[in-house]
Amino acid sequence: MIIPARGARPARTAVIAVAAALAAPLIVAPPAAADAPLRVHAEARGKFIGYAANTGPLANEAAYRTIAASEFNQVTPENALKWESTEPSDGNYTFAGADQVVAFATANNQQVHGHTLVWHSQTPGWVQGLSAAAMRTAMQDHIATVVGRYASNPAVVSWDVVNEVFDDNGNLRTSFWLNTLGSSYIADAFRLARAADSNARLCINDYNVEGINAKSTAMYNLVRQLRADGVPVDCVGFQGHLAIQYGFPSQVRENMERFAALGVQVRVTELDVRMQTPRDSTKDTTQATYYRNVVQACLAVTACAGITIWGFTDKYSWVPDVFSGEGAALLWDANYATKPSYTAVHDALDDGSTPVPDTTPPTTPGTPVASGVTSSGLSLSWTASTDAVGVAGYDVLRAGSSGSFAVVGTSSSASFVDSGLAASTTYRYQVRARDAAGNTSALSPAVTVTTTTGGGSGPSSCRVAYTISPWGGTSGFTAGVVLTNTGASALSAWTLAFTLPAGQQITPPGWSATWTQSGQAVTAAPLSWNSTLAPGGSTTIGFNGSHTGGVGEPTTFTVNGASCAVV
Ligand code: 9MR
Repeated sequence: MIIPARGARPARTAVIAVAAALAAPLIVAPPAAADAPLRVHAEARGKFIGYAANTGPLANEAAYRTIAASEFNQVTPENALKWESTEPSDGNYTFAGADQVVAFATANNQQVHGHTLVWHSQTPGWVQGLSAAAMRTAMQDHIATVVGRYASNPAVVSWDVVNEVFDDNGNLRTSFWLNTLGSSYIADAFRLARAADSNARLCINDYNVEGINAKSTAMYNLVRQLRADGVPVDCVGFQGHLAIQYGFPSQVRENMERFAALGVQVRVTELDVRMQTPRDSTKDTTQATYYRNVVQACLAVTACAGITIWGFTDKYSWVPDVFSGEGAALLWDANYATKPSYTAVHDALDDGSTPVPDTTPPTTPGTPVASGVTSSGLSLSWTASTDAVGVAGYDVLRAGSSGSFAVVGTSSSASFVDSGLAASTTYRYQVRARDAAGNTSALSPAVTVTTTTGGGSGPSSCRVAYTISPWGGTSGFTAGVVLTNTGASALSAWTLAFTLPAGQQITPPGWSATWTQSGQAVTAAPLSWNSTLAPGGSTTIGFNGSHTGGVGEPTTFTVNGASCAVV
């Protein structure tokens, strides 16, 4: 028998005798404070506590489903959103596993983190062997399709856009992505993800970056540079695959804090603590200490959103398959009994002041205010709600000039960008706030907005920096355009126009704009997220193309018909 590390609190034995109730969404009964599930304590601290979902037992194993539903308020599909699962052959998408996890999460009021879009592993062979041009196109299509599928689903709030792009020495990993596309694939992936969902939180994720070391410093430098370049990196994930025989990483809290100072959210994304099997009470105690340390580090850093455990039962863990003779890495044993590490996580989250589950909703948000209205999109902002524990996010609801409202998206802040609207059409919007426990506020009053007829507005002051990068030995090239509003007022609904030199042809679709080519005349129209450029603001857009010999650059550019300076 395994002796729990701490005597004061009896180890909780999973309550699994409710199989009959499992077809319906599980309701977590308000428990006494000391016995409350992990999620109740995490919600009281304004954090998420999550698990990686294995779609097999999630479909049909009662004990697994009970714990998954009752203990966690966040979930990451362990494998169901990886490229080999979602697009096993070119253009053939399957979302059965991912949809299953999202449905279970929705039924149990859990937020979903998408893992992962661009990774060197679990990506089918057909991608790995593509030419640079075809690989770029595949990446564009994959991100647009996978992120786009869940963009308006309120449960899916964040993505690992790129995963494990570093080697342990801090060099970029020499993956097929890097070898074929060069390091710009990272920035491109983030821009594409933002284009597919302007409101999701976009993360970079890696292992062996929990403490301060060469690899985490390389990641820090990359995130700083990407953000300085305007690349939409919102979040950094520290996987947290730890092993008691290798020691606890140094300066975990300090590492989180230095990333937080860059303005990103941080999170622990794949926590497990393996050991050489068999377990004994000494190893269990050490493991519990590791878990406690990680939870305490996250609690100490405001920008740390929460912790995802990579599974929860030793019955289903990647560890024994990969590390021979190691395992027992999770919070429940293979028979669904809690281990000392469960108690450690629970007690670290429970600061003793958690009386009962949070049942108080946030205050009602202010009436949304629309700005940057174009023929196809607009921005909304509103006075933020307050909450006794913390506002976790907002639901945005839309209706036509008559008819009922439906949720069109979520936002973690008091603003939202809507897109894909029809020109000259009236819409109404309301918002409501949510807290981490799932309480929702009353709906705000509605705002009524009519989209423009198109054509755009704004100053004639603009600047264009155009770069063309030929691909060695082929007829391909990549063109990047930085468009800057040098005027004194906002530039909205811009259309950039220029003439490509003879023999150059855009390979659709391009990125961060809607590109069209007629003859050699090219226009770029903005997407929802970059349709308004504040004074001094800029956006980076681009496309791949082919040429018949010349890689000259266009010489004149106009925005909404007015000439731009060229640098
Ligand atoms: O847990 C995942 C396992 O089921 C898969 O077989 C494996 C394939 O590489 O990926 C595991 O999850 C990994 C995650 O996606 C990225 N970080 C490391 C995780 C453990 O290998």
